[in-house]
Amino acid sequence: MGRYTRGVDAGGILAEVKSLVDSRLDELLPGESVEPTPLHQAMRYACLPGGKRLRPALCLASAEAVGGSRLDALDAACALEMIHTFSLVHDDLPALDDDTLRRGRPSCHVQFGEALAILAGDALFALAFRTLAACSDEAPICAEAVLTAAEASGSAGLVGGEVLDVLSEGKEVGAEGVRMIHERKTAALIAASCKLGGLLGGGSEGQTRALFDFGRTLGLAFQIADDVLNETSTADVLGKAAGSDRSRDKATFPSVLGVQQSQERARQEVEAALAILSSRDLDSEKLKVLANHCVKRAS
Ligand code: GRG
Repeated sequence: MGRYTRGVDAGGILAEVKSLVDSRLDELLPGESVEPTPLHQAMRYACLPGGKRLRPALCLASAEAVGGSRLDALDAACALEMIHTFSLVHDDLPALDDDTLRRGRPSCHVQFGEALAILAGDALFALAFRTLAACSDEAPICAEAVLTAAEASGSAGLVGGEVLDVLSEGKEVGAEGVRMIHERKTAALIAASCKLGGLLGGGSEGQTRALFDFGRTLGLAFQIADDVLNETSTADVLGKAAGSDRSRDKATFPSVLGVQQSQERARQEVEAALAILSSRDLDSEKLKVLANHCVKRAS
């Protein structure tokens, strides 16, 4: 399997990645008839058919950007998607955002109950690390992949960002405070996705570092766009709650800068992200298209 066969429009790239990633996830996830069946049903419900598959798309495009193939990075891309999906399942729980709609259908805990949603998330997280531990034939690369995903997930990444997010409700944290939340809650995993693509694609240390920095900057832009969509779009279009940030008095870019300035800031971050790639001679049409899509998307 070589280059993308469809054009380099974002829809085509994401559709092709989705088909690759969904079929590999289908193999990696335990079957619905494997005991304990309710657990495996909940894990599969959360992951399949899934969402946009943006993190896998960035991971696979990063592998290609350093001259590797998509297949080199496919298992890592699936593991990143499991971590992302796990974080959404837990984020939707009543103790956190208490959201009942996700990816256009009932959230995992609405469908399976809270206990199974918590445990399905836990099992997805474990399966992600099991997958990363075997994502390459080279043990040091597997170790680096595990380390990268652990750093992106823990107190300096998703968990830390989620804690700051919860603690910020109803408080004035300013643009800098919101940036700190977004860098952990969202940008850390996007940065890890780009870095792992570079690593598994055989990139140099300098290239994987540049891809990490690109992903971190792009991740901020992505979350600003997410904040704007929460403010301006509808649940029908997004397939998840809309207007919920405002009703929970969350710390978001629109709450600090307003919608228009937030959109402008998101565009600036995308430009900054692409400049990081150019400065390292890593110009990749697919990464560019995906980066622009992050702030132009409708959902
Ligand atoms: C990772 C150990 C561990 C715990 C998780 C709950 C939690 C801690 C973190 C939540 C982080 C979170 C929900 C961040 C929001 C990121 C975000 C913008 C999600 C939406 O991403 P999309 O639009 O979703 O790519 P789809 O559904 O398309 O995949």
